[in-house]
Amino acid sequence: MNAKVMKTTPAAKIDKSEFKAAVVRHLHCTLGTDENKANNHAWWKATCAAMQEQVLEGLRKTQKTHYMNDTRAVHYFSAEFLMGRLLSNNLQNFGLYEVASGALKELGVELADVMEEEPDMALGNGGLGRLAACFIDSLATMELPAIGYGLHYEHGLFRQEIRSGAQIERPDSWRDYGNPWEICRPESIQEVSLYGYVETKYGENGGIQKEWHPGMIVKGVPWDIPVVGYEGKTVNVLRLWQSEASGYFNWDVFNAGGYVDAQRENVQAETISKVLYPNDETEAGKELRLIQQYFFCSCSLKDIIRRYKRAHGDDWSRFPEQVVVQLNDTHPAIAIPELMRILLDRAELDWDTAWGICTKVFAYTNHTLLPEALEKWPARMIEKILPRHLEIIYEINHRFMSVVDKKWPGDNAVKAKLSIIEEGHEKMVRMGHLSVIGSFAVNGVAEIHSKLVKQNLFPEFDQLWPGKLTNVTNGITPRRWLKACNPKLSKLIDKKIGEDWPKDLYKLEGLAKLADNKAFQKQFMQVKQENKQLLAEEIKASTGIDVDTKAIFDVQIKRLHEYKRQHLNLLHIMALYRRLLENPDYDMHPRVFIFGAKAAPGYKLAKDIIFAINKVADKVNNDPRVNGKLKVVFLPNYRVSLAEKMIPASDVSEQISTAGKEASGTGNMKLALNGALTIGTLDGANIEIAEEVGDDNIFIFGMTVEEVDALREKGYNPHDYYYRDAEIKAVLDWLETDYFTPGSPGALVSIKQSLLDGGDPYMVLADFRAYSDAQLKVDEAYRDTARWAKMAIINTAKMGKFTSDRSIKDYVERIWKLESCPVEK
Ligand code: H53
Repeated sequence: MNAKVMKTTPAAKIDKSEFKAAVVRHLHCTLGTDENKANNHAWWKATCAAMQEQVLEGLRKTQKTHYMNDTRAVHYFSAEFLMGRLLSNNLQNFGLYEVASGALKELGVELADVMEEEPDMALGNGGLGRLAACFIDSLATMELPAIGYGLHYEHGLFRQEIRSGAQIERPDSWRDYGNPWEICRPESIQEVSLYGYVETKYGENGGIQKEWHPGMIVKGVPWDIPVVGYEGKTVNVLRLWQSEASGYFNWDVFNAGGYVDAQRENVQAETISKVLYPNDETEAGKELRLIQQYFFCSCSLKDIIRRYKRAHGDDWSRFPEQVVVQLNDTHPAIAIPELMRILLDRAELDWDTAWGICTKVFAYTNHTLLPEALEKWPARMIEKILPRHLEIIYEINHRFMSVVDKKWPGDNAVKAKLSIIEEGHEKMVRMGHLSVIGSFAVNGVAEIHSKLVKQNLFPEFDQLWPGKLTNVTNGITPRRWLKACNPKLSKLIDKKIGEDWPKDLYKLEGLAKLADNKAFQKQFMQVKQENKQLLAEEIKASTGIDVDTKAIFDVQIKRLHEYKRQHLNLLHIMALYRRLLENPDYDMHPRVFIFGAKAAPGYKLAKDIIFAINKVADKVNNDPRVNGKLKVVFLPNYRVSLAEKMIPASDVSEQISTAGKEASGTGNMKLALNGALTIGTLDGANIEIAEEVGDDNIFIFGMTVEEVDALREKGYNPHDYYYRDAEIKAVLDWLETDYFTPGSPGALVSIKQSLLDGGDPYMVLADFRAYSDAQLKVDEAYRDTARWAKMAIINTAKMGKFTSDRSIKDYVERIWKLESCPVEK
């Protein structure tokens, strides 16, 4: 097909001179400066403001269309949205990137430099938060009525600095100098109650009415971030709630002279949305965290109900037809008893009617099997903060227990297992159970993960409600993760197969037939080379390390966690280093191992691993004996905007979690889409990536889920591997010396300890040899340039399945039953 015919028309009708005029106007009238005085930050703000004019016009039309059509909509509840930067994304999606770049050029400014001024919106930790961001991009692109609901954290994920090899956390301030995208909506403020007690009232007809007398009321102020779909047709909204003092209670205190006490309440209220909890895959277990969850869920439900009532008044019967709420993990699970409370105590519906509505509204996505990540709250804590909700949870559980008793009469063991309440020295509320019971659909995030959810996590729920547990494999938006972040590859692809692929990623399949074409291979690898050059400059600027762009760029980017096994990568690097020292002629293609990872501030071993990577890097990078064959780079402050620079430049993608531990992974998809080859275990979405690209185009190694289970069952002893494999013993013993930490022997010993005395819970040693062998295959394949190019092209070509548009289509068809609603022009 002729690429010219396929060319997409930009949604916004604005040309270069108009855009230029808008930028200058904002420089003058919004920022109060001028072309001579403006620095890049001012240019960035003016460019955003010019763009925002188009965005807001799109938003207004979208909202009007959705209102006029009274559409059913999905409400994506998530404690995290890892949005990254928005300027480049919004320009691309509006088809205005070239227009803006040309306009700024005429003003003597480089768009690329201006874009670097934008702080990342890092309102999330990792995979789960970035997934939410990809999903809202796809929802807007597919013209689906949708709204994202979350928290307006004043401080997002901490900024990571590396000092003497160690991680230091610094506060993130993404909106210190104002954020040009967000719009405050004081007209939609909500109030949220906390603490207090419940009064039981007995009506004349014997009915019981419950009244919650809260001890504190806080205000939820909504901030809207427009979410621009590709081609700018639909502009949805991400609505984030900020907490403020309501001003009710403290006035009395204030007037009575208690200035400090009055202020204390303000501070307490404002603390709710102050910071993002920096844990990923670990339960936070803090009172403030529960309050955060409840705060945003309550505000969001009231916002939904307000909108529903505007169209349908007090007729609740159509509520489940109009509203579906997707719970992104259990973090928003408290929304289930909150909706029940509103329906029972405010709308005065009877239990069965209320429960009937609730269980048609909620759907829940499970993102992990790790026990430490499955949220449980002490019943006492819920009772203190949300006394009425605890009553409702008990009632939900009581009724559910009779359902269980019907299915498994008299079986107390199954009751104890399925109960929302975990009995023990402290009663705990299991939020996963509550989510499954209160939802009409539950999904895992990759085939294998969903299978394990059914088999291991919730088998009885699957028997009780066959069909309720399902799978929706994760995806990523190709607009950000190829078109915007890798313009060179995107243009090459446009030339070969046309410009439709960002909306229909299966079109990339058209590249497969070029995989053997020498000229195309050359062009494809030339793009990779140029991207590697750019990353090399970034590495030099941020770490001072020189890297050879002819070396293999081997990348592991993700949160630091033992199950993700960055230490397996590190042990292998140490083994390579040792081989090079023992044999200066050791034959390997030069390789640069590049890491990006933040560790949760309280996760000691994860921080020790970062320290060890940096200490090994110091030694290796300054050792002339490795002859330029080995470099190790730890890029500080891994975040969305850094990922956008690293991914296009990667040759090898490290996806080496212990089988059964990584629910899906999404970095694996981004890297493969950009032509990196995966070295990975049969875990999460790696399995589906392998199915798509074929076994010849991926380096799979290590134990399967079944083998991991069997070994654990048999009794895993890491010492067996330590004593049996001389290389493993040598590298672990090396960690105990002061070779990498001169003058401080034992500074890296905690890693060895966790792998031997600690029992190696993620079976690093058991997979080491298989990993090392797979790395030999990577080395061999890379030296065959034509073979590598072919493999890389096939990886890009076969990533169609992993667009988040496909994930959203699956959600729409299997769970949400939504219809798209094209916006009138
Ligand atoms: O969610 C991703 C998965 C990934 C999984 C991740 C995740 C978090 O980022 C945080 C908490 C949690 O329970 C799971 O680890 O495998 O790809 C999106 O589904």
